[in-house]
Amino acid sequence: MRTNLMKFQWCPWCGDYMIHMAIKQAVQELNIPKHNLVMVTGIGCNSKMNQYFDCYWAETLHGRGVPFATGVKLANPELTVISVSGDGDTYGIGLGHLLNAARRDINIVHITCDNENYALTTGQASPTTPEEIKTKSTPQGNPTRPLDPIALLKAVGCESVTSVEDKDIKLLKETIMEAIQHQGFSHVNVQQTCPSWKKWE
Ligand SMILES: Cc1ncc(C[n+]2csc(CCOP(=O)(O)OP(=O)(O)O)c2C)c(N)n1
Ligand code: SF4
Ligand SMILES: [Mg+2]
Repeated sequence: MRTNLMKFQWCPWCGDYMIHMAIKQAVQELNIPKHNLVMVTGIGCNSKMNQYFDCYWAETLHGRGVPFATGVKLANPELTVISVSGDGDTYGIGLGHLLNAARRDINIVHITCDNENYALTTGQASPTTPEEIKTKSTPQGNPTRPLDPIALLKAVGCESVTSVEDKDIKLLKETIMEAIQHQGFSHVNVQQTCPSWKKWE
């Protein structure tokens, strides 16, 4: 973690703290040196994540972290490339990139911080918001079926895909370690706490 540069900017009790800690522990336990690690994010609350790691990193565009991470990996296959983005980013605007990277079996890890809403833009409905939930963009209740990212990734042949809660940091760390060690595309969906906007649980 870079203690000299950035203060955490997340709300108290945000699940992104746990996800950050789990990634950090996984990388440490696997002894990945910082010059071999690249963290790529999109845009969102979660995407501040890489600012708090002491490694190479890039904060890219909303929905475009996966193609950026793909390019990094193709340029230097020796690097460990971890891409992190939100549910709105990954499963909305970036869904095509996610599924095609999984189809190509690019050897990167993609972690989705799934708080079931567009948190940075103050809590609009996302592709994983449950039906009937009232949000800023769905004041009468969400009329749209949520998508199932695990089923979608399995449908395109992804062999390393799992969903895990942010609350169990040990399981989360172990899941991320397995994803890093998998030779091919890995997707970790993290069911993320967002006390500011996800108030339906
Ligand atoms: C192309 C584009 N469209 C829209 C936005 C505005 N925008 C910034 S963050 C965000 C929502 C992020 O939601 P999510 O990906 O779920 O991340 P979270 O904030 O919940 O962690 C949006 C819509 C943008 N930055 N770029
Ligand atoms: S709005 Fe939600 S996701 Fe964003 S920092 Fe606050 S708790 Fe975390
Ligand atoms: Mg979100």
